[in-house]
Amino acid sequence: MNVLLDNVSRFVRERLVPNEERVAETDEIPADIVDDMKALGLFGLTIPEQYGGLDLTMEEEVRVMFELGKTSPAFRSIIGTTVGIGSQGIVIDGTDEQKQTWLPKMATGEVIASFALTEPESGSDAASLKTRAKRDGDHYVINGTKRFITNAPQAGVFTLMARTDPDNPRAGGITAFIVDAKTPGISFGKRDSKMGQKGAHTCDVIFEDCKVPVANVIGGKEGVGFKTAMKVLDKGRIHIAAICVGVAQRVLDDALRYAIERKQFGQPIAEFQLIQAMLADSQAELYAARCMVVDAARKRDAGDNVSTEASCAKLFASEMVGRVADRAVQIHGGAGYVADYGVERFYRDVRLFRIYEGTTQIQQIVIARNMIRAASGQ
Ligand code: COS
Repeated sequence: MNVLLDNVSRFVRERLVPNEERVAETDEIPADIVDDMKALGLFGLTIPEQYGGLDLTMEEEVRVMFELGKTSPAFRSIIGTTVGIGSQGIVIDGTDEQKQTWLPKMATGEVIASFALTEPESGSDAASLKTRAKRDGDHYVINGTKRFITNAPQAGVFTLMARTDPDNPRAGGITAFIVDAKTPGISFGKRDSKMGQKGAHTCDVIFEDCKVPVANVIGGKEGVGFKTAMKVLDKGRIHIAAICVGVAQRVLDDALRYAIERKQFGQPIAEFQLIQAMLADSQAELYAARCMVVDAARKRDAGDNVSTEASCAKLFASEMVGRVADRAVQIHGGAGYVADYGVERFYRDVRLFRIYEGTTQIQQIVIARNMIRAASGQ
């Protein structure tokens, strides 16, 4: 594990950080960097060993994300859906045959996996999704549109949530499918133009009479796809919280270095207590988030239900990195607002963490509901 952490840390420093600006300008991650990520095994971090992956525990995964977070989040994004939400439905609930078919290709990075839950009219209220999967002999016919789907333009396979029971408008009517991206009837919208995270691509995925074999129902069971999605998101939220910790560390390191180098009133601005307050608050919050993430990861590894801990960690860490990035801009002053120093890019990049894989408000709802349920003995 330490060898992997050292390798990732060196890769971030030597390969990724020097390419941050290039990725931001071109909105593309160079193919040779993606090849290096494959060679490092980054696409297979969470795939079980028997399918060719590194089979990291959650705790090991978050420690890798603490390192990978120390650069532009777009680099994490290209492996993120395959390591996380795109593959984990199959890892957690898939049949042996489904695992055998898909996981080895994901582990090598040959196939990029993507997670298709959100729709134009179904975001936070995921259980209201309308994409329809209608049984027709040994196939389902899928119709509907998925929105903001990360890595959709590069995806080889989708974990798709669709409604198989039109009479059940909520969670129980939803089934999870594995959909080969080459299936006829799939088309893609234009790439979304985003506030930040250039190099990470999202777009609509449109399904028109797309025929998917019955054998591709995850776990072979209808009506439990929403639960699969929620289990995947419990894990995904810890992963995102870990990335927030990594990015916050990077941004704070940059701000500290700048504060020590930058002189005003005849001394480094780091000597001023108002700057020190910003540095110290950031350090304390970062430490708190790191502890939460490690604790949530350990509890998941121990087999506990971590719905509450995952949401707490995601909520706190994503809000924390927003504050740390904001203070980093402030410490940089005018230099924080211009592009040359990179800090304004991180400020825009981290804004997404409070939104995707469940907004801060959804995390609050999950936490409070779990508290109320536990208190009323349910
Ligand atoms: N693990 C396993 N099962 C879960 C679960 C979890 N973490 N969370 C919910 N479920 C189950 C519930 O137990 C319930 O099952 P039963 O009907 O058998 O009791 C079912 O799923 C429906 O749950 P619930 O009634 O809580 O669903 P709601 O529609 O009220 O909504 C929220 C739940 C709001 C939490 C959900 O829609 C959500 O997370 N929304 C945000 C979606 C999101 O993160 N989108 C990002 C897109 S991916 S980048």
